[in-house]
Amino acid sequence: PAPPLPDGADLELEGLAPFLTPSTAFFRIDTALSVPRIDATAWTLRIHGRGATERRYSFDDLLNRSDLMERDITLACVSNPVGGSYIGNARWIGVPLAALLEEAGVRPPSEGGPADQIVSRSSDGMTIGTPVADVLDGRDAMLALGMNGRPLLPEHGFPVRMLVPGLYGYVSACKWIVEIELTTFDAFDAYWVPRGWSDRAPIKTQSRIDTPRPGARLDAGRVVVAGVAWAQRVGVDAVEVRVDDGPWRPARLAAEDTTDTWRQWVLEWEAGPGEHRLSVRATDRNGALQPGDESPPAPDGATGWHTIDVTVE
Ligand SMILES: Nc1nc2c(c(=O)[nH]1)N[C@H]1C(S)=C(S)[C@@H](COP(=O)(O)O)O[C@H]1N2
Ligand SMILES: [Mo]
Repeated sequence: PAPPLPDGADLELEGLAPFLTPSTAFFRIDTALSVPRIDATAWTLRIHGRGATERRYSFDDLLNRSDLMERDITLACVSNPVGGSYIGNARWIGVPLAALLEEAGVRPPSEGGPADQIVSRSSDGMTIGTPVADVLDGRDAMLALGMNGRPLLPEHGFPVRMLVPGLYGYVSACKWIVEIELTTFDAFDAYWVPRGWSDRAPIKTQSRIDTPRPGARLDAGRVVVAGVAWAQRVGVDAVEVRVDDGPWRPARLAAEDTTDTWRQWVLEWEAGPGEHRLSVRATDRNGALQPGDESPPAPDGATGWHTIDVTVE
């Protein structure tokens, strides 16, 4: 089991996304017009390709492993606009992907391995390309069998999906996975690459205002402003909120779960009557400020500060 959530990781404020996203509320992004229904007892995963000795695993092989782990990991879609909802945080159960690759004899490129890309394939023909180096660098990349204490829902990849903390879903999170091929970025473009998206895409640092909602009409006085921020692999060290053209004010951060999860924040604002504009920005643990220049999701993730307008009466 994952360690229990640290006290104060979930502020449980009205209008704020819960720290752990219920599976039925988790965003769904895929190209499947009908959700694949896979018989777990007949399912197999094949690992093969450059520098790999071919291996096959059944669902039972994975389920009965002694290295099953549970981890809290935030997953974001590259197409999430600033302030958008294509992001969720769940408690995943899975097998360390690095262990499976090591069983197939895979070495990272830095140790002379001939493959720099893992191409995962799903039962419905999706291909997703992930850097081998990222999977083998010690992060909790996994083949997930469970989500929030239950088997995966069909919509989220039952029986098995991949997850790599810190990478957008289209370069890491293959659902209904059936095959892992070791290859190179030069030799193969995964599904979204010829459609204009980057072949490598780490999740960008972002922050979001969950409450108040854009366009809200509020009573003058104390207003709770709250949201989430994420800087995966590094961690969020500060969140600041600006009202109109005022100074950036530090928000209070909720307790951190792990650097691979989003982090809640809250600020109490004495709101005076009128139209107001609220913006948020995060700073990661390396001191890097979330970029304010606005760019669209394509080709490798949106940037900009989430900004909302509210009316105080
Ligand atoms: N088989 C398959 N896996 C897929 C996709 C897909 O279209 N097909 N979409 C990917 C994208 S773009 C994202 S953001 C995540 C979303 O995972 P979720 O639907 O469980 O939130 O799944 C990834 N895995
Ligand atoms: Mo995505």
